[in-house]
Amino acid sequence: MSDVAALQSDLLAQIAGAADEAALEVVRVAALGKKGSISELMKTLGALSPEERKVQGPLLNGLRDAVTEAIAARKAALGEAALEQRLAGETLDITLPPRPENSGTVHPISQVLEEVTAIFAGMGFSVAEGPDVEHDDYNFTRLNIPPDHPARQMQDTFYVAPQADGSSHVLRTHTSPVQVRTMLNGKPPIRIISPGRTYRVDSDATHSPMFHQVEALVIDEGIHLGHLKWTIEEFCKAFFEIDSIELRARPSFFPFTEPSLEWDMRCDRSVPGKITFGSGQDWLELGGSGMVHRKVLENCGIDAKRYSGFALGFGLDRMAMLKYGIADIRSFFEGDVRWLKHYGFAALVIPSLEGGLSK
Ligand code: 2NM
Repeated sequence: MSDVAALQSDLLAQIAGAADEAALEVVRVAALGKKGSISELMKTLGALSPEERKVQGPLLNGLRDAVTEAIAARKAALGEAALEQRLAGETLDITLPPRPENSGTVHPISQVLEEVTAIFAGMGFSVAEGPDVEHDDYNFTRLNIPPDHPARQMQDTFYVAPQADGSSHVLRTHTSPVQVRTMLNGKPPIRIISPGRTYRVDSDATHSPMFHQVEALVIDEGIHLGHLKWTIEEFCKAFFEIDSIELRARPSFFPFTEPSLEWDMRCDRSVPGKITFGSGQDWLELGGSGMVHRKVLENCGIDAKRYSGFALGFGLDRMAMLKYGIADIRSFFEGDVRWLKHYGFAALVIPSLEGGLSK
């Protein structure tokens, strides 16, 4: 075997034996690098006679090409093997079910909001929304709340820094400004509920500085207290899931309604820690209501000679506490995962998707 053939078979054996890319690089430098064995042989060509060069030249070129090709092939094979090995070590079983402790729950307030919305939707109400930061005008003035009314005082209302244009903003203290906006932007008949966050400077076991309200507003020709009573009664039966309830109306005062009424529902609290609705010797406060004040209708562009309306309002948080036995309103907003696990609800099931997508 010629020297060239011996060198080629030696180099090819080294290339085949290189265990990784680093080892392969050492072989490459030793053969094709500046001082490599093949490069040194190439340098000898210059000293040969033209006849000798004609023979030796193609021989060395062939050697160089064969070694270069073998290195490239080995490099590709090593890369592929390394990838295969990585993939084998990283297998992921996508058929495993998710860990149950990672699934979330529906917050009781979201659940109750869902229930309330569904009940009112069944009675023909739609949902209206508005901003949490409201104009003083919509939150108070147009609702017939005069500047000296206690609800405006600093201890009740979160005020927002005065605006450059002189307008005054507050964190809405009720969702009534949504009713104002609805009346200003539309015409009767109006049948809406306005669920959302509300804010008052207040904090104890039954008051949170941020809480949730739902108010309802109906405006049409000939609306009277009978419509209000029927709506509250039907709502309570559906929400508390009982066929027979007893309601009691107490006269009250709100600047934006006249007359104003507060509603109680008969209940039984004789068993400590338990509350039963529909029977018993106790009364449970539900919320306030009334016929929308003539001044409010006029402030909101409604012809009070032609139209009348009722409004009602209650606290979503309170309703959730009553229905699901939650003692402290502050626990709603602490974000304690153990609490949410206990009091939260399973995510809503979409009936058409029940049992999987393939059906
Ligand atoms: C309540 C009680 C009584 C009420 C009134 C209005 C409006 F904008 F139509 F005048 N919205 N909501 C209202 C009336 C709210 O919550 C306890």
